Amino acid sequence: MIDAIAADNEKRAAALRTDYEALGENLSRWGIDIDAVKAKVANYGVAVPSWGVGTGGTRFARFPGLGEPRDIFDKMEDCAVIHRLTGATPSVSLHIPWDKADPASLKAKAEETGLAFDAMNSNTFQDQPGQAQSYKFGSLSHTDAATRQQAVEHNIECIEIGGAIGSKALTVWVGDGSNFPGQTNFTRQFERYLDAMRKVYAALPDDWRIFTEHKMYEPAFYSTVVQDWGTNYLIATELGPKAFCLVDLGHHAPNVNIEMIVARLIQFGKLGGFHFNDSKYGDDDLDTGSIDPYRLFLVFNELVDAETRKAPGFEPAHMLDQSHNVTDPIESLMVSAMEVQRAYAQALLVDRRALEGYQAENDALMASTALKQAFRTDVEPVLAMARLEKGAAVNPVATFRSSGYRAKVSEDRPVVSGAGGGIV
Ligand SMILES: [Mn+2]
Repeated sequence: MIDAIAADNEKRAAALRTDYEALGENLSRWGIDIDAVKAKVANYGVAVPSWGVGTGGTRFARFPGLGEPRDIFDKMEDCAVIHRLTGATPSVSLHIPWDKADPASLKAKAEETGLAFDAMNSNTFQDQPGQAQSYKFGSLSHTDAATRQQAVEHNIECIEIGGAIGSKALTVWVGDGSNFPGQTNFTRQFERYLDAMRKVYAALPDDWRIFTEHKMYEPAFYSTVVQDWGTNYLIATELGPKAFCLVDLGHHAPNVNIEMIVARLIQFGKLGGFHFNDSKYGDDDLDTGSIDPYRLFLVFNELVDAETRKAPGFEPAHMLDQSHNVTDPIESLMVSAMEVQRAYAQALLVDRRALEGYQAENDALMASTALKQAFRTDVEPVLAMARLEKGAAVNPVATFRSSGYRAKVSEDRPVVSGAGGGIV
């Protein structure tokens, strides 16, 4: 891979330098130092979900790709390729029990691949072989105490595994809810959920955070226990200072103003982080920025605003959470990581002092134009130069395709049957 990067970069470096210089000159006229923007982009990383490197699927079918990872160690190999090519994904987020393995082996693999471990993810939305209690009717909010206890213990086990490999956070998403009006008592169900989550919270080490993820619908189609950001905020407030809200971009109704939700959570110190993806209709788990890059930019506009004014307790975690059905997962994850960086870079270009002035003067047109001016700037040379300087690929997808990596791993990894999800 290192040879492929060097060969492809050599072909592209001269043109990139010309483009970077031209953009730098353009930005300097706005009073922006391109090298400062590049330094921030270079330091910006987004975690890759271990499940993202396998082909996903829908509830209709899964069409397996070539050379899919067989276990967490193969997944980490693929994640390392993504980071080597983009320089943008320094960590991987594990899902338990899918990625359960000896912690010492996981740590050794992390050292070998140069990756760190991001938040741990628990799984109480499906039954595992030999499991005593079923999650068919819920987990942390189940009517049966033994089922809730099993779900609590599983989350505590995730914390323990995470502690052994250097993770510092647990993300909890539950599929609990109901499919029919009247099926559950909303109040009792939420009380049971909170009671169970308090037990999980009590097991958190001092330097850990717990993230709860809201989702409007699915797999429960009438109601979900953690339905929306308001419920999520209640949970984080009820649990305590180590609890924060996680915003998955796909978990909202179409047209919801997600950037405003982000602003509210920042204002009240409860923004835990993100699961980046994109959607057209529901929780489509499409590639980040593939449908509505302007919305992604507007989210980052709020994040840069908070970063600039040093909002108290502002330390969001960033992770991709996508399901790849028709593309090579490595390529999709690379492009998505770069889209996140692109939105960040564009948001850094917003003239905040001017914007504040337009807002004070109620000049709606110029305020909107100030955002648009940043958004329509092609920051690709900034991103590509950051990659070149850290030894990553100027053009990660082209380099990946020329490296022959997928063909090589296909020889070792047999095609996995069409069963099984990959949808979270
Ligand atoms: Mn998610």
